[in-house]
Amino acid sequence: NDKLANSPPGSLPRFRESEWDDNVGYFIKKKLHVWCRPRNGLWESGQIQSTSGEKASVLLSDGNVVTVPTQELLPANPDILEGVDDLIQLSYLNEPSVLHNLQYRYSQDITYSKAGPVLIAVNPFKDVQLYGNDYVTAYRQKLLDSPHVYAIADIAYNEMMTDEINQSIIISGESGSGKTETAKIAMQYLAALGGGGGGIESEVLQTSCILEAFGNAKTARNDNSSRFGKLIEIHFNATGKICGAKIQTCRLRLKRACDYKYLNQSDCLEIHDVDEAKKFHLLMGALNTVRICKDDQDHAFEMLAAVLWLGNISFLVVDNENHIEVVDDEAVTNAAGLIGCSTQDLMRALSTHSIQAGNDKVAKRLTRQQAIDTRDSIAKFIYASLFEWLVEKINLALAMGKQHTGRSISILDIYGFESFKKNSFEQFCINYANERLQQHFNRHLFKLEQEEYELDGIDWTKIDFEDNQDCLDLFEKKPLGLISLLDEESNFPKATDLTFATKLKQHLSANHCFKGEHGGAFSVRHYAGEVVYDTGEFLEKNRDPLHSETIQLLSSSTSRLPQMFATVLKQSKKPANSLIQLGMSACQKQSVATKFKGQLFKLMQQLESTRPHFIRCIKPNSKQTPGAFEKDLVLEQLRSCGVLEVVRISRSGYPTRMTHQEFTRRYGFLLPENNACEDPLSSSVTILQQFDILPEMYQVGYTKLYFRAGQIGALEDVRKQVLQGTLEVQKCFRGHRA
Ligand code: AOV
Ligand code: MG
Repeated sequence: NDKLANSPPGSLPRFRESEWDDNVGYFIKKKLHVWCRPRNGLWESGQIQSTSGEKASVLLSDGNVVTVPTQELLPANPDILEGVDDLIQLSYLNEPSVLHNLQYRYSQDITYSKAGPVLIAVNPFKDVQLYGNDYVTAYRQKLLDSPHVYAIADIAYNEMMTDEINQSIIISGESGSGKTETAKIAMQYLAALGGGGGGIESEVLQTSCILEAFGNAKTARNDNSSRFGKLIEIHFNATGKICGAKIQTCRLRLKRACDYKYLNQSDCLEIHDVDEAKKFHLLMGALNTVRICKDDQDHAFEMLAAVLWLGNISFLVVDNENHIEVVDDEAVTNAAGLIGCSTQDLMRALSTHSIQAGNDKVAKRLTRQQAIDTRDSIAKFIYASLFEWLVEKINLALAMGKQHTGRSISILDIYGFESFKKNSFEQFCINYANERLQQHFNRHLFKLEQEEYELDGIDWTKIDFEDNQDCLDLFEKKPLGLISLLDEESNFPKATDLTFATKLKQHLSANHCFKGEHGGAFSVRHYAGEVVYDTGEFLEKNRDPLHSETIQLLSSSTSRLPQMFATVLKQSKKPANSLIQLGMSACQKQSVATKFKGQLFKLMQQLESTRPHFIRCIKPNSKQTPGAFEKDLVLEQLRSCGVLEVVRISRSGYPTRMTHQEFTRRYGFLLPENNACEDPLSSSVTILQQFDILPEMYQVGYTKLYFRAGQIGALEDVRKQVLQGTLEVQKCFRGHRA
């Protein structure tokens, strides 16, 4: 039971290779610091008092002593590693240790940490004294080197300048975790560095204000939630000054109905602490900055008004089949006026659709639900077009008269992996996107690891890592992949969610990432965990029918609308190639999923040509308040944003790294005097040999030592025992040294 008993006194325990995992019994011995879960499943730290058989009694920090099975213990890190900057520095990389480290830092308002090359940003939900000119200068001049968004932006900027390679900063995390704020902080730093380019940097910064005003909404999870993903590409000239920018948005995130229940229906009209008038003033200023003229500003607000009036249009059921007529009131008149069509045309578009019967078109009355859907889809369409138009205008202003030298830093602010009780088509798309990003991330991470090992001259035998290619294949393969099958079924008039689910089971069960579930559900094994999707509404959401009548109505409008939305309308007006679709003449467009896949590929292509830097934002509690750190919630996110995966990957290599200088400074005193060496590298090697550390547990690089997980913890133990006088120096080595 106590493996130490088999080792010579004072020597370090010998491990077999299979025992690198933290959760093994080798460390079980008196006085050891451990994590255990004696009560309600929460990890608590303690110290082993005694062991007997498979049980250990542990003294908890509150003074209680508990008896727990040794199998359930995990080693805690030595005190010197308390609150380290980089999780990878931890000797033991188990979950409670990782969580504890982040919480310890968070409690001291240190909101940034690293996990290897990844920056972890825990949302403070309050102003922390970490930003502003003094900090920018400090990071620029390398007076500060603690983890920070500034540090990441600084690296990106330097690498862009010296290596002439485009860079990207990829920010992900769940809703309300701080992605958009983090993106702004990165932009501030880059604007400060690349300022002096004739004010363009302030234009770039102002764009956030406009995009947020039109593209954000208050949701249950975030008072200022972005309803779109965005990629901001900042261009620099040869001297490193900002010379332009480009914004791409993907509304990848399909709008949830609740965001569009027009304002008066939601109970969140006012946001505590936010001064609407002041914000509006800022917005007008920003619109002027990006040179959107007064006329266009007016038109934009007219379109907003049209959307709101559309929301007020109501219907009257006229027969017992639930068919409706539009109520002729000020809502429909005003909406029509703003859109620039006659009230009659709008009423017709909202209450009927024409279907092809032989050579004729026949108008068919809509049911109440169909009418509501049509009304909402027009409103959504106008709103989305307005947003796209704004982005176009902003890009025009940002690029005006500036030539692009080809150097850029792109900042991607994208929604993270989602797993709810009920997951639908939206989660399906979002998680698919994250799966792609994860692959990008894994590949990059491994390349970096390999480079570091090779540079330091150590033997790199390729460490296998779990690729997520199988899961991507599950989504993307043609013709038998989730997306292809979904499209096929969406085009099949008689298909239902259930036939779709059956089809998936029939064709995909061979892929180990797929599992058919009961009642029209299926599950996918994602890198971040298994998610069960409910096929309900998948087909409808994938079709996203915007009727040709609607397009026609909007294109023939006499207002500025067709002019403003020319590009969007043209895209939507592709000729119908299947005449009767689902009994409705919807214009034949790409399905939502396929369009999404296309956007994603384009985005990935763009990212592939840059050197990436990753920031993972973490939301510490669901109440959006400062101070609270809910461990389960954080753990869940660490898992889903791939941080634990980074940790796992690192564990499989040589996670602990110390320069030869650091190592000899700390452990050199344990060497007998006559063994002292001149250079740090030889000293390190002597110490390692003296301590009898197995050769497969470490590698010696030109500048650093690389250890397998847990090795430093063991060395620390011996060091401590010697310092406390419980172990004689001579005895830490095996007999032959005497
Ligand atoms: P998100 O972009 O990740 O959510 P935000 O960036 O909008 O999240 O952040 C949510 C809120 O957290 C902000 O409005 C701030 O109040 C607070 N916050 C975030 N970062 C910081 C920081 N560094 N310092 C202080 N407060 C911060 V969504 O767009 O919903 O996915 O779709
Ligand atoms: Mg956001």
